Formats: sequence, C-alpha cells, structure tokens
Amino acid sequence: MSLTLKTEPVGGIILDLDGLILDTETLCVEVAREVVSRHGKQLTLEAQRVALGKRPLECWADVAKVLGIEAPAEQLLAESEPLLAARWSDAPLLPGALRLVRHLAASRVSFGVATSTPRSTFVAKMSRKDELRGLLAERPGAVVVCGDEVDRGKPHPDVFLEAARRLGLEARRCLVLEDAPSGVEGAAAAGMRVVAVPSLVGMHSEYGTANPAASSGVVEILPSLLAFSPPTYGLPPFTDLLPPPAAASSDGEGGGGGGGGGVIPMDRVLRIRGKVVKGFGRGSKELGIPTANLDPAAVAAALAEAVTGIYAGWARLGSSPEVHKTVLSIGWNPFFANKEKTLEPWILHSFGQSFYGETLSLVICGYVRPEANFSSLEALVERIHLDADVSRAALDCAPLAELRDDPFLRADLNPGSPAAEHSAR
Ligand code: ADP
Ligand code: RBF
Ligand code: MG
Repeated sequence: MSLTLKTEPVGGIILDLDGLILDTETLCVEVAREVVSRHGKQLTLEAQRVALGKRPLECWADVAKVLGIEAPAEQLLAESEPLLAARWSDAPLLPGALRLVRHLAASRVSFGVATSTPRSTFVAKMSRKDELRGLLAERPGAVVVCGDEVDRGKPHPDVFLEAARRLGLEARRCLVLEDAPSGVEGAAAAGMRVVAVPSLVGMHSEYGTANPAASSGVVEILPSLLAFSPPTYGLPPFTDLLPPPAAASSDGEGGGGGGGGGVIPMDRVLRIRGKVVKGFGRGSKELGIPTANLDPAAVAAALAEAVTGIYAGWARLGSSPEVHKTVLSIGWNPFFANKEKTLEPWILHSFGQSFYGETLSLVICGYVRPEANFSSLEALVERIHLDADVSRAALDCAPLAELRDDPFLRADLNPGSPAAEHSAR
C-alpha cells in the first residue's frame, strides 16, 4: 500500500453503494442465512466474503459454489428476491455517507456511483432516502451506473469505466471508494486509485499482501467514511469540523483526525445509560487516564452501530445534576490488541474517587478520529490528551453544546427508564 497521490491529481470520485453508503450487508446476510438454511446449509464468512460487492446472480453462484448447494443460482436468487424486496428501503445509511455526498455536491467535485445493484433495486433502495436520492441520482449531471447496465460485473472494471466515461474523466484521474474486495479489484483493473473502507470485520487483511489482485490500486484503508479526508487527494476540505478553523486555539493543532483537525458532528447521536463496571484495570494505572467501562448489555447496541473511533460527548453520573464533557474510545484499542470491542469514556472532570456501580448516562455526538496504533505508551497518552483538548473546544460549539441539555441526560433515573436508546437528532 502506498500513501502517495501517485502522479495525477484526482479529478473525481466514484462511489460504491452497498456497504459503502448503505448498510445493505446486514439485511443481505439475514436473507442469505434464511435461503441457504432451506437448502440445509449454514452461511459462512467465506461465502459472504466472496459474494460481497458482486451482482445478485453472481453472488448466488459464488455462495452455492462455496457452500456446495446444488440448486441453480437462478433459483436461489428467485427465493431471495421476495424476502429482500420489502426491506431494501429500510437499509440504514452508513456513518459519514450522507455527509460525504452532501460535501461533494456542495463543493462541486465530480462524482458518480458505480454499483453492482440492478437499476430496479437501486430505485427501491432510494425510495425512502429523499436527500440521498436527490444528490446521487436527480442532480443535473448525476451519474449512476448499475450492474445491469454493463456487460460484466465486479471484479471486472466495466462499471467503473462506464462511470468515468459518463463523468468525462480519464480512469487514472478517478478515485474509487469501495468496501468489497471484488470492487477494489475491479477499480484497480480499470486503472483507478482506490480508498478501501472494509464493511466486514476482519476484512482489512484482504488488502494486504494476502490478496495482491485486490490491493494493487489501494492507496488508503479507512475504518469508515468519517475518516476520509478530501485534502489528501487535493479536494476541498469538509466545512463542518468543530471548532471552526478560525475559532480553533493556536495550541489545538493536530487535534482531530476526522478529516483535518476537528470534531465531526454526528447525524445520529448515540444515547447510552448503564452501570459502571470493572474494566481491564489499566486505564488509571498504565495511562493515568481512567476510563469508565459500562455494563456490556447497555453498550451492545451502540457497539453494533458505531464505527470504531474516538468520540466526544456529554456524561452525567448517577443523580448528580452536573453534566460533564467526555471523550471516549469505541473499538479494539490496537495499541493493546484487545480481543473485544469496547466503549470507554474518560470523563473530563476530577471526581476524586471511583464510582463503580453508579449509573452513567452518555450522549455521544461528535466523531474525533479513527483508532490508531502508537509506537509508545507516551505517544498514546499524548494523543488522548489532544483528543480531550479538541473535544472540549468542539463541545462548546453548536450543535454539540445544546446537547448538554438533552432530555436523555435530564431524565430522572427511576427504575423504569430505558437502559439505552438511539434516536436521530
Ligand atoms: P477499569 O479498568 O476498571 O475501568 P480504570 O483504571 O480505567 O479501571 O479506572 C476507571 C474507573 O475510575 C471508573 O470506573 C471510575 O470508577 C473511576 N473514575 C474516576 N474518575 C474518572 C473519570 N474522570 N473518568 C472515568 N472514570 C473515572
Ligand atoms: N487505544 C488505542 O489503542 N488507540 C487509540 O487510538 C486510542 N485512543 C483513545 C482515545 C481516548 C479518548 C481514550 C479515552 C482511550 C483511547 N485508547 C486508545 C484506549 C486506551 O487504550 C484505553 O483507554 C486503555 O486500553 C484502558 O482500558
Ligand atoms: Mg477503564
């Protein structure tokens, strides 16, 4: 993998749809489980991996081959279609997707979509996504190339080459954003550079030396679209970062990694309430940074929904009226190579004593940066302090500042109150 821009400036962006913009993978996996179980099989990760990103019939051919199902792919596809048709419009947007598309449109960067999805399914997927549909498909000059509009599907380059042609761009000036190995391979075969944003846990290794075909065009691997920074490719920076550049303190440089030095306000705020439990016991001891671990049941939904990274938010402990700023990490803590995904808030307040067993309420509203590895404990600690600085400043800015008064934090802590709750702002 090379981080150089290579020779050509980026002239435009080609986006994949499924697994990059829309979380259709969860839905497809559920339906695929149901269909293969009718044929006496269990869906494996390997079957998911090979099928990912391809056109529907080719997905089923791969799944049948990997699992040894004798029924023809056409039949499996026909079985899956009614199960999926009713659900396409429910597929959630992935974190950072709408923000990126809004930004590309507003800053007049050429962009289009190259998807394996057939046109009729694309329409179904967009049916309740009015803003996204407007930006992707209904804007003057919009380019959406669907899987049934080209001869060969991914991992062939056809869909990408057609998107470039319609955008009026040479392949070498296109940057492709893709989650699936088949898509990365197709984009590389088209002679394009690729930012890989893996959608399946553990797929990072796909883009290393283990799979050269899927790696040749990869210039960067990101945990989510929230970590994408357009200036890396000579494109205009996001304008929603907090604190706004003019208001940033002079010593705040290097704070955020979420696209260039600031905190990204989240479209979907996460609200969590749970009891504080014992963690790894190394926060205070090894780092001098205590992190309050919550009861696993209380954080399960947030762990499933949130992409890994460092976040900012508001915290309230027990029935105390005070609401404090907090910074937290959600992920695998690469420095410590944890085996479980955790959510660990460092509350930016001196309590003077521990508070195990108390109820902690959290409103998580800003994305700071992706998780990282560090060459030393000192470097990790220094970075966490920078995260705290940038989060403190960002939480003083609208729209994060208002969330200090979020009703979820104000709710009286009676036994009937929900343990966790998610809602759009
Ligand atoms: P553990 O691994 O058990 O979580 P830590 O060393 O990370 O232990 O310390 C976290 C504990 O320290 C919390 O559960 C809480 O009881 C206490 N604590 C004290 N001050 C803070 C703070 N500002 N933020 C988070 N936890 C704190
Ligand atoms: N651990 C990492 O391995 N990489 C990180 O980038 C990282 N960032 C963190 C940022 C914040 C704000 C906090 C509170 C923790 C972070 N940690 C990170 C987690 C740290 O390793 C964790 O608190 C310890 O493992 C203690 O359990
Ligand atoms: Mg801890």
